[in-house]
Amino acid sequence: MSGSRIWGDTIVMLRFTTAGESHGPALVSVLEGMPAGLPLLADDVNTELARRQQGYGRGRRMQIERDTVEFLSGVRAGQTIGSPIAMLVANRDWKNWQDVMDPAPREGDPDPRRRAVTRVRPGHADLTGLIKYDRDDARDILERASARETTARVAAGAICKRLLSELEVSIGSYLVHLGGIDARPCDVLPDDINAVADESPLRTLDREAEDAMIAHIDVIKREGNTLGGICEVVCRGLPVGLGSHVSWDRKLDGRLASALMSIPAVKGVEVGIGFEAARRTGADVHDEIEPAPGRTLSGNVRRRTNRAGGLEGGMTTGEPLVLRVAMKPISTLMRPLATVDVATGETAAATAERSDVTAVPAMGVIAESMTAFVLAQAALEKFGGDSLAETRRNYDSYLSHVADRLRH
Ligand code: EPS
Repeated sequence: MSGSRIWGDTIVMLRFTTAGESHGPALVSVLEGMPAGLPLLADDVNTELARRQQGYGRGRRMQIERDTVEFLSGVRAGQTIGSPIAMLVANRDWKNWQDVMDPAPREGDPDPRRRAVTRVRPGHADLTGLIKYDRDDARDILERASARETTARVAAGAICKRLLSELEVSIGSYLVHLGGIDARPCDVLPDDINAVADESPLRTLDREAEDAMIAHIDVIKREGNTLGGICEVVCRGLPVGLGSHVSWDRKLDGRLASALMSIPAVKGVEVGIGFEAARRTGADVHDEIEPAPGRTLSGNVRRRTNRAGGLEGGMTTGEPLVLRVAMKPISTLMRPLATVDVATGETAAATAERSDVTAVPAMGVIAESMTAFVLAQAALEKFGGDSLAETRRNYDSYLSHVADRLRH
């Protein structure tokens, strides 16, 4: 249990933290608890960072940044070595903001610096953060309460995905709703969801809906407004029994919901059919079980349906994990909403900073990353291992035990 940490009352083997302001010099991500011996290249992370930068409806900032990671520690000769993995992603836009963000005092301080924000945006952390942290310039809040921070999450999530891939677990996502427009539900999802979704500028699998969504984004952009939406995350290859029913803070659905709700602008998470389950009777909700010899991951059974989304009692069932994540519209509107100028106490129009019309396609990639982190954490809790080989041995031993269950 060396390197373990307490979360709630639970011992956790894996944790990560991020640092960095949106227009500061760089973003930093530190992931601690990865076993040694995991093959890892900067490109494994860079591929995921590039996926997060895609998406129709993003603003000019995404044309400035080309996110790539530098490993500062924890990786040697293309493999993890068991120590904390520190990663740095430089902000290219920093050169345009040095005077605004300079950590050192400058002439003129403490007068407001260039680009001070006092006309706080409704729906953003600006006002609440400014009062709580006793600041005069909301830039001290918004620079951190920025979607830019999610770059560092995706960096950590990419490594978690890399670990999960060694256990034959895959995670994909796609957009199912944008600003009032539903994508048609898929009868059968592609084997490689991301390979198909990443071809779409909105990461949706419904090309007809995509056209309508793009047209809608263009209209909303002209109106100076913004849009939210919903992404579905699907994770395949998970064995039965990650998470636990025994205590509130070990239930995997709770831990996943917490991680996903922490993504900026996310307002709701559903597992399986989610809120719809409350409207149906039990017979139309619960997934009937039947024998399925050879279906090792779920213990030689299958569910006839997967309305539970792969979780029962806070544990994985061996069926695909299905999560839906809802994001509200971005709170920076180019046609600003009414607010109070905290410098004068007068009514004013909120600050209209350069921003995105929507970032829902990127949110799907971030949701994959947060899901990967929670699942990697749960896998390491269950199987342990200071080296990848040890984790894999423990996993194989568990799988061979599960393969022997319910064999009649
Ligand atoms: C953001 C505003 C925009 C977005 C940014 C999040 O940046 P800027 O203020 O520089 O125009 O592009 O998202 C990112 C930089 C990113 O990497 O996702 C905001 O206000 O939260």
